[in-house]
Amino acid sequence: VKLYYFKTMNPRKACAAAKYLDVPVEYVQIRNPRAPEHLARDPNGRVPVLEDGGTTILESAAIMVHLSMKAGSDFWPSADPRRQVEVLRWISWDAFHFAPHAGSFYFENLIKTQFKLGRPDPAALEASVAPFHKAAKVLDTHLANHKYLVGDALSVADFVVAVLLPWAEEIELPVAEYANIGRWHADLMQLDAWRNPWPSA
Ligand SMILES: N[C@@H](CCC(=O)N[C@@H](CS)C(=O)NCC(=O)O)C(=O)O
Repeated sequence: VKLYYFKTMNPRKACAAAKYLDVPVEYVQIRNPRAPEHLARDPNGRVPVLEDGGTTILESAAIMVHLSMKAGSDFWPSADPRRQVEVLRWISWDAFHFAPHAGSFYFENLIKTQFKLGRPDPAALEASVAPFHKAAKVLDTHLANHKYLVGDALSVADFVVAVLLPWAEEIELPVAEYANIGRWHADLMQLDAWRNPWPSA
């Protein structure tokens, strides 16, 4: 199993999942996802990409589900359709309501500097503030009486939705006022795989 990555948010989910699930993986850190050899793996020119035998899996959430099934773990609840629906609910919610706005802080305050794409755009940041808080309130309220996002057991959904929280301070994500999100992320930080997801080599 080969996992192509670099050290940014979406590969972080896949690397953390591989480590958490203890799946033996050959990690391949790439430099340029738009290089022809990588475009042959993923026409989107993105990471993470997983190759398992003859199969190529794209998209961080799909990679995590594949790794979970391979490990026989209920991190993806294969045997529980109702929990599967709830995991999908949070993955979809993240893609449309949370990650785009949290991601704006990540892109403007970190990625732009890291990849020399110019300075943070205050208007782009400002545009994400209200929708970020709207979504963060939904998440915080849910976490007031759930240990994890789904069924009080850790799942793929937690690694998807939480992915930017390890960078919260650095990217000035306005999340400090949400006590339940803070408690949830502190719990995730107890996991070695979440705290320290990157391969050492
Ligand atoms: N929806 C995809 C997004 C993948 C993605 O956007 N990856 C970023 C790194 S976090 C990337 O490869 N960016 C390279 C580029 O845009 O050139 C997933 O979840 O895997």
